[in-house]
Amino acid sequence: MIEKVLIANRGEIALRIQRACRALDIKTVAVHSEADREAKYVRLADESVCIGPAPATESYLNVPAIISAAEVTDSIAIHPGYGFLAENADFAERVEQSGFIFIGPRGETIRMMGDKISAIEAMKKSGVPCVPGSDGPLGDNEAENNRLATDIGYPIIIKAAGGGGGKGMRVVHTEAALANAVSLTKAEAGAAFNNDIVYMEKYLENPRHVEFQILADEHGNAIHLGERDCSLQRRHQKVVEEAPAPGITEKLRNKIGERCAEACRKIGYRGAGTFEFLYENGEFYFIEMNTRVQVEHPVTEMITGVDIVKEQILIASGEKLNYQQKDIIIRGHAMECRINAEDPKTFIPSPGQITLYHAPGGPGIRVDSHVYNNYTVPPYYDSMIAKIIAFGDSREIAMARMRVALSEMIVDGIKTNIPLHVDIMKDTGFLAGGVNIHYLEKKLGL
Ligand code: MV4
Repeated sequence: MIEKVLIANRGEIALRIQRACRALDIKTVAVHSEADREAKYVRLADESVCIGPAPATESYLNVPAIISAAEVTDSIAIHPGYGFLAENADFAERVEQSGFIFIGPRGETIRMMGDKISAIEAMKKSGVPCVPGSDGPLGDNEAENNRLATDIGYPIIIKAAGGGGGKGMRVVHTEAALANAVSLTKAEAGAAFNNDIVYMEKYLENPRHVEFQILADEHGNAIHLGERDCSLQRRHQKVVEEAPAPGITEKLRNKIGERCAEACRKIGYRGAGTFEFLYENGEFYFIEMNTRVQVEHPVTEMITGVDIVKEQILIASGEKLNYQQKDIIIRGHAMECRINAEDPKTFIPSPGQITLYHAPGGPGIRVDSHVYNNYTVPPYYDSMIAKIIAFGDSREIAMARMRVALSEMIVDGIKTNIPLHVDIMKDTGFLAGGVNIHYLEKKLGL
């Protein structure tokens, strides 16, 4: 059993992981940068270790400092949260080589999913539907690439194998533009990811972003927890997420979810994971897999009752899954608004001191946040300061509760995107449900 967990992260997810540990009676070690010394979750932890100066490269990304902190505190396991080192295969391996449990998949699984080509190959083999594409790296034979694109049908998209999350992609509409697009994407990918391998897919013009949450243990059991719709985004930053995804039938959910679970069994996946799909004209197309807990995991927790972070820890302890697929019942609807310290119109970050903080509450409202009265939002990290999650029997009830929550929340002293969320929660297109990935950017006039 894991008696002590080192939390290799900061902010709301560090607090979220700490809460799961507490509920399991596991001791916690907070590691923090000099900028996060005063954070409340650091004080709430059983122990804390300063791992370096404010810049993330010198603290939250400082592998030797984190491993040393685990050693001096006699930690048993390390939870990476999301971002920072969460999907760094070398880190996962270093953790295990140093004798600690990495709360996440095996390093080789992280590496396989980090390479988008090998991820797609594994999923295709396991029966997960993928986007029609090159099924492998593009060579430098122009005629061959032209033929491939013609077979797939324009428009196509060139993607970096080492990319993901929106970096290293280029849409191509005509054969005349193809060769140049391939070499440009290769050059950018080489510079950004130190890997110039690219692949080709059919470009889906107006898809939704729908992702499936899965849990898998080391004993060959895997289940899905249904899907989330994360289509409302701006520049690849999700703004609002919800579960279930509007309009997805139980039959389709079970079909795609079971394909994901089966893929997990086939590849020996361990832990929590997310299968990202594009959804267009009633069809799912796998694009990437995330091998970590995600920011938006609470919406799935609300509609399933499963504590995803707790399950991550139990899986890492070697336990069998506490649930079979038949135990997972999706009930109601949940929506999450990401509250960021930023200008609601320009999106320019707005760090600084919160002079007055009041979190919303009431039936069906959950707030995941590490901030408090007089907390200073540091300028060094992501600008997300809170997540409001609203749950209800129906999407309409969840949204009505979200509107009340947004109207109650007070964050004085800094700018936040609360006014943007207020606007979204009364947008007629969004109210109807099922908007695509371009909807918010179009609404904002981008
Ligand atoms: C695509 C696509 C259309 N067709 N692939 C962007 C981030 C990366 N995870 C994959 N992305 C996309 N891949 C094909 N074949 C459109 C996007 C995309 C997108 C996807 C999900 C959420 C937001 C997005 C915003 C712009 C483009």
